[in-house]
Amino acid sequence: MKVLLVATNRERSPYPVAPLGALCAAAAARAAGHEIDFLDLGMARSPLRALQSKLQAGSFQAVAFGIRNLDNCWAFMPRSYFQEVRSLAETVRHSFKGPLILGGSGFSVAPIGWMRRLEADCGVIGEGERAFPEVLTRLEAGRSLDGIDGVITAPRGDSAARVLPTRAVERLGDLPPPAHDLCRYAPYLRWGGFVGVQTKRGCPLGCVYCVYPRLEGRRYRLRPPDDVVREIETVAVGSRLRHFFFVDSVFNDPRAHALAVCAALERRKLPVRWNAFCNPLGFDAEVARAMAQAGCAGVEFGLDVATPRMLAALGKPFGQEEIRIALRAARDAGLPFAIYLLFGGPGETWADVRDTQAFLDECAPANAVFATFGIRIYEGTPMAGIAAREGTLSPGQDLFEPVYYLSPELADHTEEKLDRIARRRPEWSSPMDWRGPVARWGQKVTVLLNVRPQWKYMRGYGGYMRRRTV
Ligand code: B12
Ligand code: SF4
Repeated sequence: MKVLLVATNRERSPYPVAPLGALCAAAAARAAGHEIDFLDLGMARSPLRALQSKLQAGSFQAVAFGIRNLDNCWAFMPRSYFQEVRSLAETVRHSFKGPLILGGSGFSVAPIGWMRRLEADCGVIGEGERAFPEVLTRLEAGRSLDGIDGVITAPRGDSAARVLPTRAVERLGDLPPPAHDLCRYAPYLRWGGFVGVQTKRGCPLGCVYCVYPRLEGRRYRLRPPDDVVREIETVAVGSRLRHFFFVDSVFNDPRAHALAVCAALERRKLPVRWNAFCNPLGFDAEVARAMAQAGCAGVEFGLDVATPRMLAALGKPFGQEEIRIALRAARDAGLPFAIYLLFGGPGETWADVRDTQAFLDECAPANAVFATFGIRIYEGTPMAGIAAREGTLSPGQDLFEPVYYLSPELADHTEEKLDRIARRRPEWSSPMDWRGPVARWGQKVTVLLNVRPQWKYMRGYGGYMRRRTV
């Protein structure tokens, strides 16, 4: 079947992100014998015109949208991407009579909401490699789409009951590598982006607000380390692409797998640098050293909170001692690191925020600390249950429109108060900084100078940036 696969994401903050998920879906569809024409709108000047001319030029039998983001998850500066995608869907509907298929993480966090609003023919929830080719094969043969797991077919998304849960691909090693050849990476890297690579899928760790286990499954499925390295090598050799990002939910867990990937990378001695999301679970001196030796350029620690009470309230799988060990290990291995904090969880108080700062002072100096607040509530997470019990959500509320959880004590003058605390440390930034022009201008300069990670020198210029923002 001849398919136009459109990567719809055009967000540029914190930098443009290449459409890895859509490239995975494309690779699987190609391997099943379908013909894929890939249209990446990420860097397109005029997305609607680009889509129109593709539709006019090709004789497609189906159009598929890769929807990476639904909204930006920021309570303090909310942005929805729905209207952008809706305009694209209207353009398709205007000149194309065949089926419209939706997929991607932004779709999968609220699939019924998307189906209702776009009146798409079908949607693939979660992992796309198995379901997408099957949908195309059946459409080509004129067969019904009923009964494919993870595929929503209800005409207007009226019935959730017709969706069978997505069955995870057991052996990731059996999947074709993402179709990196279809992506023009150069502009992404020029604007501070990376080539994304996965070393595994899934997260069994169960933080109360997190939707990742629903997207990727609750069990780790590991890729053979040599496959990971081969994928990087294939992209890097013969190109000038040198910056990679391990897009795993948590790169360093399971620890043995992270060490095996690092060892495989070190053995191959590729001229590449990479970044990764980590958490303190099992992140010790050995892991930090192995990452540094394997070319890691920066670690992003998603701590979210750091007081014992809040670590328990959010169901974080680590405690203060692990945080201390992890941050010191990163420092000792010479790994630049940033910390991401998300305040406002159940029962959180301003004392917790101040204690978090004092505790982090004791650990090891971060290059940057990004403090935000307000937790995006996702369907089917324990957080949705907590919010419903407390009356923040009404029964069956549609979470396509984001709702944010914020503890009562933090609800008053949150931005100003958080900013006052953030200003006490040069490496901390708060939403107020990101509203102002100085931080955004600083970000542009770091991109132009190709500083990687972008936050590497934040501790150095943060104090100055803040004085300018007042
Ligand atoms: C890594 C990551 C980042 C990194 C990216 C690093 C990089 N260089 O690539 C950074 C930190 C930069 C980032 C930023 C943001 N992110 Co982010 N990110 C992720 C994360 C952890 C992994 C994404 C990924 O690459 N996965 C690997 C690929 C292979 O999986 P996938 O994209 O889901 O694709 C599969 C399926 O979805 C499906 N599929 C994909 N496309 C298609 C297309 C079709 C047609 C079909 C049928 C199927 C299909 O098949 C694929 C293979 O199985 C996810 C959470 C998660 N675990 O999914 C959040 C996630 C995607 N991010 C999210 C968000 C919101 C953002 C930001 C807007 C946050 C912000 N305010 O800054 C920005 C946007 C940046 C941008 N320019 O777009 C949300 C999106 C949900 C939503 N509410 O919209 C997620 C789900 C996390 C969350 N908060 O819930 N992110
Ligand atoms: S926040 Fe991280 S560790 Fe916790 S469940 Fe989500 S992906 Fe796993």
